[in-house]
Amino acid sequence: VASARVRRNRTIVGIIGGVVVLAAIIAVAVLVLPSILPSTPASTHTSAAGTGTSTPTESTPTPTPTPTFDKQAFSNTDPSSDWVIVNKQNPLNPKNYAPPLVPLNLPGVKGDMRPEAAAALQQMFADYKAQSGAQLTVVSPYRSYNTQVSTYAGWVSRLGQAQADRQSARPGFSEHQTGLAVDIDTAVSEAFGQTPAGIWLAQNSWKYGFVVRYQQGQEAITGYEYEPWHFRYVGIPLATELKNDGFPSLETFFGYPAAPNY
Ligand code: DAL
Ligand code: ZN
Repeated sequence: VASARVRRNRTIVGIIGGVVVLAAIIAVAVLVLPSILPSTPASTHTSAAGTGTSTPTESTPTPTPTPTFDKQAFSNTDPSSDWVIVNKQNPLNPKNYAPPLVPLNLPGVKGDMRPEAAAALQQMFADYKAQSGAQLTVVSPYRSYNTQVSTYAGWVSRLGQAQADRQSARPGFSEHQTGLAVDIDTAVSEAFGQTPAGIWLAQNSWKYGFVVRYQQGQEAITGYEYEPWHFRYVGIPLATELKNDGFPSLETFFGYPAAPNY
């Protein structure tokens, strides 16, 4: 009888012990984990994504700008501003705007860009060469209004207007006309994004002030298909901010409406 009582007592102690351990695990899960795990902050930011066709989901938290970043520091409308937004709803003003330019000082490259963008591009190319041994190529830097007339017309005759409008800007609506945009490397195709150069540029171009302007899945906002070769100079502070906070487009960051169409 005595040993049966001891066994029963041990069983009771075992059950109580198990319950205590279980309660401790639940308490840790409820009280401690939420403060350790990263939370998705409630956004006060008016996202252009809200006006587009894509809906933010749990897996793509709405990016939030660093509170100390001054979004008003430079103009989004002056075509001579490094922060100018040019898209199908925001042409250059005036439409035939021509920026100050310098010739690119790169081997085998003919073409111009704004001075600050040219200097940044040259440094980026030099660093890529030093790190990889390979030379990046410029396909198309600054294009004037008149050059864009023939560039766009060429795409329309090749693809028809509807498809051309998904990848080529109409004259007066191209970032290339600001002198701040450049198409890099010979493979002007989506596959460029998966090449060593495309991957390196996507990961490192922000350090030089460039952004991949037309990112994958952003056509409803930017108006253009994924263009892993098209880099837009915005300066290092803004490029860093966009990179750190995960903003996929200038429109989203500055709260501009989506610009899928003219
Ligand atoms: N390919 C870009 C959208 C341009 O033509 O400016
Ligand atoms: Zn381009």
